[in-house]
Amino acid sequence: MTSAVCFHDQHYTLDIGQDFLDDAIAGLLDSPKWASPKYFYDYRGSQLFDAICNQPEYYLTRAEEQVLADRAGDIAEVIGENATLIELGSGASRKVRTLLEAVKPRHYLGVDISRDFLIQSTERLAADYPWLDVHAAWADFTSPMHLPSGLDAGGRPVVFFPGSSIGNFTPALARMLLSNLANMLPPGGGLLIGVDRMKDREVLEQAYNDAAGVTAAFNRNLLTRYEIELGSDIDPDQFEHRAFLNEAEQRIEMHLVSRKAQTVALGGLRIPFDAGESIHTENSYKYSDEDFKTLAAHAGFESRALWHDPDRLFSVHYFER
Ligand code: AVJ
Repeated sequence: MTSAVCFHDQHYTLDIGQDFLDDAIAGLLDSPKWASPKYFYDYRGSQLFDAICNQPEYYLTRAEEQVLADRAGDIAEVIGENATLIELGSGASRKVRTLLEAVKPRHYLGVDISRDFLIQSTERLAADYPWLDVHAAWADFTSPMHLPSGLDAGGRPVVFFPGSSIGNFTPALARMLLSNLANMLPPGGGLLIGVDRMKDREVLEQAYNDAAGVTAAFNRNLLTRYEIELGSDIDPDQFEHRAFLNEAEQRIEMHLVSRKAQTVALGGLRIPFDAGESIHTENSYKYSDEDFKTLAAHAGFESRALWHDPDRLFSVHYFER
């Protein structure tokens, strides 16, 4: 059975619309302009991200799925029986299937910011795995969370944070987010986390500039949300998708670049853009294994295992509190 639970009552009544407008305005009034990548994920954005995962250039998903499939037995062994699996940014809940079949946890909790997408995905999981107790929490996992009561089966609670989503945060924020997770977990609690590794510029840049233009559509969908949900007159087609490796910062940056000088209305303001001026919409940090272990150690996590795909494109780390 699927039931909706939440970590804080506020997440049920959270007026995402108001936060969204405030955040959108703050980003466009700043210099340089920015937007928060968490707003990519409305229903359409979650669909587009799922489509990105199927693009030949976007190696991350395939590499991670291969690790999870090849190492399912090892992973099940370190996690143990009767576990509670908490998936952050569960999206289409695709990667978790291999894991569920190997680990056979007692409880599963999907956490995602995209409400309808979350409910649909977890309902599918509940239908496909009748032996699993499935829960969904509509929440922004960047705020501190509590483990909901009633999910304790005597087994280990394990946070599953796949996809290198941790890469969306600066190292300082990533460390804070991991500290919050460590505080949420009891001693012995686990963190199974997918992290993209630093590699050649060409491979990285192609992954964020797929030939079919799905990543470009995903990036522009953010502006479609400004149009539809925030009443802005912004025209997404007047912005060009750009993604490149910033080697000094060890991250891929995504931008939306204004094709012309223009003024955009948002929340009663008129915001000017120069021709070629960009909105910085996302960072995807890439890590060496050692750097990521150090970051996790600072947040209170001890490294217990580390697995790679055969091409060593992607890392899956297992930590315990
Ligand atoms: C879901 C944040 C891991 O950064 O690779 C994919 C999002 N952005 N293509 C990533 C994304 C552009 C993705 N994460």
